[in-house]
Amino acid sequence: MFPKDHRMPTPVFLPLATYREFPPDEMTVRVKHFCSEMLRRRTVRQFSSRPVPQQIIDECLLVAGSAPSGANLQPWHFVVVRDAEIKRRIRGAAEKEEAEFYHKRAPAAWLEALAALGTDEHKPYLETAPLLIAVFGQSYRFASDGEKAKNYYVIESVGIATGMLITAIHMAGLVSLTHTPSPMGFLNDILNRPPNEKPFVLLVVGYPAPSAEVPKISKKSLRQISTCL
Ligand code: IYR
Repeated sequence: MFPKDHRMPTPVFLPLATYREFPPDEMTVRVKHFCSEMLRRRTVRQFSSRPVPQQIIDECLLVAGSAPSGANLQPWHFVVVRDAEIKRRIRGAAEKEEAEFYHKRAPAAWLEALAALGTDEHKPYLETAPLLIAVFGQSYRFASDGEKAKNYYVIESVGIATGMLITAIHMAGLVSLTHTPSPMGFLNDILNRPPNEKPFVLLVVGYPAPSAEVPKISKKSLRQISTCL
């Protein structure tokens, strides 16, 4: 129950002015076009150092920030890293964790599942790419009275926002790598983020190297990923 003096905010509603309906034929064309754009997306591990204007990244971040979230608490923070020295420190810390992972911590079955990707502990792209986006989830927040307050469905919310960010980066004409060095606690130290923020993923963003190659892998079919009842 709420404390006696607790005042529940009154919800305010507005007309749904932003919705656009399209005739079914047009819907089909639109979604097919979007689908073919998205099926071109590949995770890339060889980056060019070619610079990327911040204006493009800002738009991508606005897309991520438009994601639905638990109680609309928007429990995310995005740190864009372009500074060469900070990227160097991130690479150093990530490669240290990755060396542990590949040579000590990873069970054989995990290494086997990863084999098709051809990954190892060397992460030169963390320095080569023009920018990294560290995505943080805010496991709790500070309410207006300064008290610690809960966030809800943080993983789901930040996962959705990250998916939308990856989509926006692709649709802008850039490539990304979803990198998850584990553990990622070093990102709080290097990027000076508070303890209520937990690193969720580190996105490497930029143009592909002209010689970039991607593993020969495929996506599951519609039948494999869905059921219609
Ligand atoms: N984080 C390591 C290992 C890795 C794990 C999974 I699951 C991947 O899909 C890819 C890599 C690395 O970045 O190499």
